[in-house]
Amino acid sequence: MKKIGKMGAALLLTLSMAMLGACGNSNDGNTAAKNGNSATQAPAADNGDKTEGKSITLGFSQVGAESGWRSANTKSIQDSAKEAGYTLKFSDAQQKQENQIKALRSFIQQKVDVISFSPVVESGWDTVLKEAKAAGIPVVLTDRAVDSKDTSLYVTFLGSDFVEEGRKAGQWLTEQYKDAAEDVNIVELQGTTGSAPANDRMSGFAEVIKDNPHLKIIASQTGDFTRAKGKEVMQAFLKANKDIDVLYAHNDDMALGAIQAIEAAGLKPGQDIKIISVDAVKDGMQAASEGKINFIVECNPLLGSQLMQVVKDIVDGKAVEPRIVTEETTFTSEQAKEALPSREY
Ligand code: GYE
Repeated sequence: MKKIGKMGAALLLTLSMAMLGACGNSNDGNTAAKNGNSATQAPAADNGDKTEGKSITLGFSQVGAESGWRSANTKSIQDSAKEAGYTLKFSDAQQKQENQIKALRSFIQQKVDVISFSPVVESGWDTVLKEAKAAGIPVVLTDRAVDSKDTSLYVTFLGSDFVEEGRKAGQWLTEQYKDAAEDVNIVELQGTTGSAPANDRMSGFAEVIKDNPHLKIIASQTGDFTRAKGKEVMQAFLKANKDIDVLYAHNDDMALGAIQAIEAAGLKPGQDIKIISVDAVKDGMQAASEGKINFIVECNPLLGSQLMQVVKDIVDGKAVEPRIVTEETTFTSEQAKEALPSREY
């Protein structure tokens, strides 16, 4: 600050306030930055503030590397931390809660300034979060929520509205089959059991389709958000059920695995079996543009830039909104074809 003079300081303040405003308004789901971590969109305040930023140490515990979404999310966080000049202590939990708890404890021991993590499942965090609180280290949830009753255990939750994503999937399906005279047999590939996106995408979808009694979920099982499991479980679904009309996959990777199983069974994905998925990563969008996935609900992984801003605000003692929702859209096959060339992740 000292070096930049009065004009610079005023500009910096204006930019920080604009950024804070963006976060503050995002509770309505309309303003949070989409594609938020691209270098060009990073606030100038961060660039001008590197000397100060360098003293910030952020401990981040990632879920794993289970999907294309996760890889894009990891890259966004690493790139944005670098851009902001923070020291990032990054830990990959390989989809195991015990590894995340260990990582959080190690961040506490190392006395990082802020801890952030994407909780693999929703429950079982109170003890370690209390330890962080007792050590005076603020915690930011990104991407996935926890079910702790005591919301003072974390400062904010930055991420998507997964229930809404499930609803969007259900709304598309309801519209497609609004005139159905017969039962529509749906199979569901759930995300990681107990995770916020699996719980919420399941409930949002169920809430919407229940209005049409012909829309029937005949099988629902976890594919752990991976291609390999998606393929394996779809194979089992196909074996056990002769007449599957629709697949609802909680992410693109499981849908892509399932497509392999459907093709191996001599069926046409997108035609013989309609497919809905969530994420809209490049591979998913590619399959959609080829007509193999019929509808994708977007889930934006580029949370890095917003996270770094929130961390800075916390360190600076500024107020932070308790819930920051990312803005997202949906894609039909046609729309996927159009959007694919400029897709960032
Ligand atoms: O949809 C899936 C990933 O938590 C939103 O996790 C995230 C989900 C995403 O493995 O692909």
